[in-house]
Amino acid sequence: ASADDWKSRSIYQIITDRFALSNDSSPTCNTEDRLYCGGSWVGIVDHLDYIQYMGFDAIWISPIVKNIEADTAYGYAYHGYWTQDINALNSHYGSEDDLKSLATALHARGMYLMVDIVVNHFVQNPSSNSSTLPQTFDYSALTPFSAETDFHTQCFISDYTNQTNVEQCWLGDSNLPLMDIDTENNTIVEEWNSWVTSFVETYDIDGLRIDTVKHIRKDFWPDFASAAGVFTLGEVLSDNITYASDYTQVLDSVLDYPTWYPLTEAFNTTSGNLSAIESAVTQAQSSYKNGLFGTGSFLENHDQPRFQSHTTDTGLVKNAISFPFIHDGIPILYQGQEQGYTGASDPYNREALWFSGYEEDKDLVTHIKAVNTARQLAANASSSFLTTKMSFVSQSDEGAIAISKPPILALLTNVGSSGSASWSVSGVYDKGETVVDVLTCKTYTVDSSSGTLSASAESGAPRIILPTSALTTDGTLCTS
Ligand code: ABC
Ligand code: CA
Repeated sequence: ASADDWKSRSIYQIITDRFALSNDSSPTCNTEDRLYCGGSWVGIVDHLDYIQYMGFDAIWISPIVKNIEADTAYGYAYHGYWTQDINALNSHYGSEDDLKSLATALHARGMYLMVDIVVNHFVQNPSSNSSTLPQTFDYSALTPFSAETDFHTQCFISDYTNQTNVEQCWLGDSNLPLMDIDTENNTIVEEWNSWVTSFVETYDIDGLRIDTVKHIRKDFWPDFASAAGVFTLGEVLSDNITYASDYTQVLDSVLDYPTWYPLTEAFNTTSGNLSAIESAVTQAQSSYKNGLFGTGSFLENHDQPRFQSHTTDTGLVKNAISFPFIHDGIPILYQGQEQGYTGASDPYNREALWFSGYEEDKDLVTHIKAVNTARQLAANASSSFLTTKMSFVSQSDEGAIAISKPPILALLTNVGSSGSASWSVSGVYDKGETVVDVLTCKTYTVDSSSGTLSASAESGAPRIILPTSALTTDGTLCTS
């Protein structure tokens, strides 16, 4: 599927090892132990109803290729980012047929499959744990880059302001170096390009989440992306919009990390800075290749402390969770967020989902289903919704922001569950029009002479407004 095909999608992010088991047992899974816990591709197939119930029509799964089997200084490769062989699958997650069945099952439901891939490095336990470089490795255990000369000369990244250092030195540390592939070598580049063509085809993949994009020179990416032939979403871990925007020129788009920083900071306390969100969004809209359209918008992922490790205030949580769904990009929700998981930094943020019982009858699950559905209804009601930039309607209440992306209006606040906030928005809806907050199904009438919509928060919760004309009559949302 192309970048265009992905624009209306909504993605559920899965760490395969931690999402679902092949049967309904529930073995222990202590995140701290960094062990494989048993999640599998079959487990994902068995829980597609759960994902679809919440309104997602795509999944992003953690890397699928064969990883190093050893116990390392940072445990086992349960997350899948420690590639050993790009031509074999990680058998911990199941068989080749299981993976193909997952793609088939998704496609039968009209859902897309996005697979995470790592191009920057391979991993092998160092032969001796020495801090003197270069360390020694059994290169012959790697496929297809199995010679020392297939890798950059060993040095650890030491200066993030020096792009050559970022690209050609190694991530990781002496306990577990991430062996940096020599992507300046043309033979290697060609090998990667032909690999990705057949990889996408073999597993019927609809899109790629590409790891560590900023650690490979920019001009590597256009040929690689065109060889892939599907949507490419790059991970560029940076809070800097200018820095990230360069990568939107070489791939379809990037994960919107630059907005994630102010988003988290705005809502993780009642004193957060709401206007920083507006500055980041506005700047990204004008510097990224396609603005924020097609970028990956998220509140959580497997690398960052979960939002609820900062605060569990339900008002704040619901506001923060709503934001990616009214963003111009593609909303991405990391597994466990809907169940209220609170794990902090890696590895604590990778809790097994089976402990939640995949409960659908939960406040946050209902909330996520509602915002996902609202976005879908908005796209159905207005053909320009997906190409209309979100804009900020200034508010006199300091703890309130209003984001308009017609026909949706998001009324957000960071006053928290014991605070009070109110919004006043003119000129977005017609005078006298009836609109509804899809989270509570409360209706409002826009003032017939001033055209102003006035609303106030209940327990610090957001209000996600749609005109009643955008609702369908099939009982999907706020109709019965
Ligand atoms: C393991 C252990 C961890 C341990 C760590 C040292 O080693 O599990 O507990 O702390 C995989 C696994 C991880 C594993 C790593 C390393 O491999 O998932 O569990 O950690 O062995 C991607 C993936 C990520 C994956 C890898 C490696 C890459 O999403 O899951 O990790 O394949 C860098 C990369 C980024 C990468 C990230 C983990 O490391 O750029 O692609 N993510 C600065 C740098 C960033 C850097 C970041 C963290 O530090 O600029 O480039 O990310 O090291 C902001 C700045 C940012 C700054 C942050 C900290 O502050 O704007 O630039 O980021 O203000
Ligand atoms: Ca590199």
